[in-house]
Amino acid sequence: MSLFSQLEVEPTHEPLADGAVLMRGLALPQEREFLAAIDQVTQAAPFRQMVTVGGQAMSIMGTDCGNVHRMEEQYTPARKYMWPPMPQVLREFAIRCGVRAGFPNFRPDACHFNRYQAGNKLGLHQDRGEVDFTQPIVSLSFGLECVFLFGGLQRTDKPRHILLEHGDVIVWGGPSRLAFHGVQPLKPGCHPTIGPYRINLTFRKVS
Ligand code: MD3
Ligand code: FE
Repeated sequence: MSLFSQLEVEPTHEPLADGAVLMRGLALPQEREFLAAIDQVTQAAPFRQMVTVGGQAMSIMGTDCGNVHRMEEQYTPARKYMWPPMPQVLREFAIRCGVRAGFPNFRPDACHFNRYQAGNKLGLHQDRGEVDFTQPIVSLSFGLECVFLFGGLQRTDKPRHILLEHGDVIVWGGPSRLAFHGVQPLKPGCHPTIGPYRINLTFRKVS
């Protein structure tokens, strides 16, 4: 990382709620390395259609690296290969994001990738499949912007709308770890490096 890029892209640190911190642009200085790592994973484990617990096809495409998520059998079609390893550059960055957000013990062993196209959305849900809810989730956004829905601990709590852009990072832990969340339908567009997509990476400890 050059000094210039560090000076040029000073990330913000916006507390969203107890345990949730938005750091806009934090991934930008290492964008090229991260995109190369994403390409490496998706060449080994291509994006595929996701299926919900209820057997419904989801609009977003997904893939993974690192350890196998305990909930995976419920969420994804059967597959014939192990996930590729988590690229070190991604894991180290996710750990540094945890440190910045006040979670120095975060040790992700899996990363789930979601890829959205125009019109794709993710309904309000909680992430409960991990083993240890004292470990936060770190999320990196690339490509097209989206409106992220950040609700409360009850499904009926009115969600806040948060615009997420290329390079933004959010860490969700502590009292926010089991918050309901989702993504509004993606607006069409074309990002200069990612194309007509939004790609979101979520780092987790799953085993
Ligand atoms: C807030 N992905 O894969 S990442 C998911 O943008 C998922 O693709 C969304 O929700 C996406 O499960 C959002 C951010 C995220 C992840 C976990 C959370 C937000 C969270 C857990 C608690 C609260
Ligand atoms: Fe989620």
